[in-house]
Amino acid sequence: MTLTLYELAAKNIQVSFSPYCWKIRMALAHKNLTADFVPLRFNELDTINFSGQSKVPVLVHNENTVSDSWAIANYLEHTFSDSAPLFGASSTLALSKFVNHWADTILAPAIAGLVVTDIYANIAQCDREYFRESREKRFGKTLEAITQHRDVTVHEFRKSLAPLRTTLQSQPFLSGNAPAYADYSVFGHFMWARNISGFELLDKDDSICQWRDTLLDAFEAMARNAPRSPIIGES
Ligand SMILES: N[C@@H](CCC(=O)N[C@@H](CS)C(=O)NCC(=O)O)C(=O)O
Repeated sequence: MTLTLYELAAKNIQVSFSPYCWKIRMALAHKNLTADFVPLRFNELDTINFSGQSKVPVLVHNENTVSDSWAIANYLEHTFSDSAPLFGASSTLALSKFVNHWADTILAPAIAGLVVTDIYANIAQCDREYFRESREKRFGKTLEAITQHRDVTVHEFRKSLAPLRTTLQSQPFLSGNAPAYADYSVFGHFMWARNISGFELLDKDDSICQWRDTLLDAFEAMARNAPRSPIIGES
């Protein structure tokens, strides 16, 4: 059985920083599965043309190719049904889908608005022109203008995490007493910021930190020990 996961790499090829790839790294660990990781820079993403689309993560398992982290998580759940469930009951799957969409459509752009200049600083030189052009088009302003007031905008960001914070004040994980895919779908975005930026998204005494710390330490501290980009604002 061979699993291969195509991922996104920073300037330091060992730094995996895509939030969607981190969701799958956590899902693989949850199911006690190992994969061969293939790091790609933005300018190498044509390597995954065989998947019929242009984004990572892409999972290859025997003759099957699966793209999109949600589809990959579901593929792992069905294919490796004997190992720890990522979702459990069908109602949990349905609710996890909501959490996943919230993370990708609300949380991700908010985090990007705080760290996008750090991403630019920490990706390979050959990726920078593409990254600047595509992200400035997406945001409608320069990268520098996006993060210019982040010391102020981070307070609004923290306030917007109230549903996450309030939930985690009364239970250890979004999924209840143990972590599952809903947790990983949010945590992946915190890993993105952690591995590509030194900017602190949370106040030290925020109760979300405890949840994040527990997941950093899960699976023998796999996430905590993952290589990070140490450079902030490197030209
Ligand atoms: N919905 C997709 C999103 C994947 C995605 O946006 N991946 C980014 C990396 S974080 C990517 O490959 N971007 C390529 C690009 O911007 O050219 C998923 O859940 O896997």
